Amino acid sequence: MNIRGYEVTTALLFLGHVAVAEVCPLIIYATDDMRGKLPVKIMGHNWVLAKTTNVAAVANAGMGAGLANSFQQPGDKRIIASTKIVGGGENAVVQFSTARLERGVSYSYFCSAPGHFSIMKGRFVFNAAGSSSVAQR
Ligand SMILES: [Cu+2]
Repeated sequence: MNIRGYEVTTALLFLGHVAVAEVCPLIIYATDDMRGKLPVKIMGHNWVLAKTTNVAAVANAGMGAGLANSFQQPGDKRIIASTKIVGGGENAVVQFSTARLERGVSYSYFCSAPGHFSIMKGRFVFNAAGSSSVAQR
């Protein structure tokens, strides 16, 4: 999987007036179709969101957790959101609360399969409703 093909589109659906919406549903659509044919045991991938400062530690802890845990240490509070690990032709959906996200904090999404996080990663920008900031690629 090429990380450049890992397009992430976010859609914010606001409930009520923006000024009072402290928690909004956030739906992420990853349009990478896992076009490869390799099964999950050979070349699986997932999507994990954490603070950028925690990426290496979360990925390293996930290695020990193994495939059965989608390479994520069970109960790891540093993981903000994640999918299960999927193989070629499979897909996954993630929905999570933005309550833990803070404006101005650096977040990254990455694949926690062993050795993948060093290249399969991207920046995740959280802009609170009404922010004048615009996410840059
Ligand atoms: Cu991967």
